[in-house]
Amino acid sequence: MNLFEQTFMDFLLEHQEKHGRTYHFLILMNSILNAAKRIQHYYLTGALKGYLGLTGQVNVQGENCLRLDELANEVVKHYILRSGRVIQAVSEEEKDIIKMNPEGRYFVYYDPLDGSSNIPHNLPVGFLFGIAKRNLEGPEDFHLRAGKEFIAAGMFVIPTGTFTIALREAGCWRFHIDEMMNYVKPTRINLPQDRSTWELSFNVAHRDYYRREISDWLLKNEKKYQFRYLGALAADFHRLLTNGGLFLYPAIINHPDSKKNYPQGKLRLMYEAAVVSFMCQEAGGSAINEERKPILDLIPTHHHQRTTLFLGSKELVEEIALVL
Ligand code: AHM
Ligand code: MG
Repeated sequence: MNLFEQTFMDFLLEHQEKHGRTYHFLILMNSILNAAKRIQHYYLTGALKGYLGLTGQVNVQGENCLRLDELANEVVKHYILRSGRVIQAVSEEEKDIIKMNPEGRYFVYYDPLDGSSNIPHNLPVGFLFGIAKRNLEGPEDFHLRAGKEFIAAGMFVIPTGTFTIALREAGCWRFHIDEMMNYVKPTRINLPQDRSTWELSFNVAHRDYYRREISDWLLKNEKKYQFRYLGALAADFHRLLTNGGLFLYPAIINHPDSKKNYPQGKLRLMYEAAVVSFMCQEAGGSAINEERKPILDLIPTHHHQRTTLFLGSKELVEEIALVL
């Protein structure tokens, strides 16, 4: 017997109609899904066709660019531009804000391929995005949006084929790709309360270079939990959403190689930290920076701004906040 699972687009249509909303968001989301599927295709065929290597260029973050980083960026830009619904976009891969349709309704902040160091190994990477709405009353003032202004934020784990999206005040939902390349079978995600599955996730190589209070907290608490780290925020956060626990990327301040210090944190606020924090909040969790400020309250002063991040189960975020 055929089993027809509900697709993401059906799910979203139902959601928009239930709340008396327009179809513009559906059109934008359709373009984002198309982009994700195309990136998925490039990734799956990349090793054979030979485009999982370096381009020889350095991106705006000063990192070596992989061919797939560039391809993914072009793909996302193409599809969201074609949707006609985007006024401006910010991409991790582009220095400037990307101007699109002046009549567009949404701002899109995206990291087309997060966790690039996994690419040469065909291990999971992510495509992360946050969406905010333009000012619909009066002229648009083009200010940079805080995460709490997002109407939706989501991530695709590639090539695993999962898609997780949070809709403002409507929860966090996970979909799986099917044989027709449709994302299907919505499952609501709530972080588990039971600590037995909770995990800690951070780059252990940096632990001695965090602020003392953080290294000490880790020493004292780490034995209580499992430890997992995949090196791609999307993949690490994917586990965390189901198992609970804490992901942390604190400031790196005492590294003997000064180039490896990240006094503001490594992750980017608008298209990495705010995206996962929005999703985490809709799943019942929370996220703060090293100054104990909620990530979703931070108003960016620059579109490539970095931040420190403590993300996950509310109780654990509150526990570490006590020493920050
Ligand atoms: P990227 O967007 O350049 O790939 O960098 C972001 C990634 C995150 O996915 C991940 O959580 C982090 O950087 C890993 O950094 P590190 O190698 O320092 O552990
Ligand atoms: Mg990234």
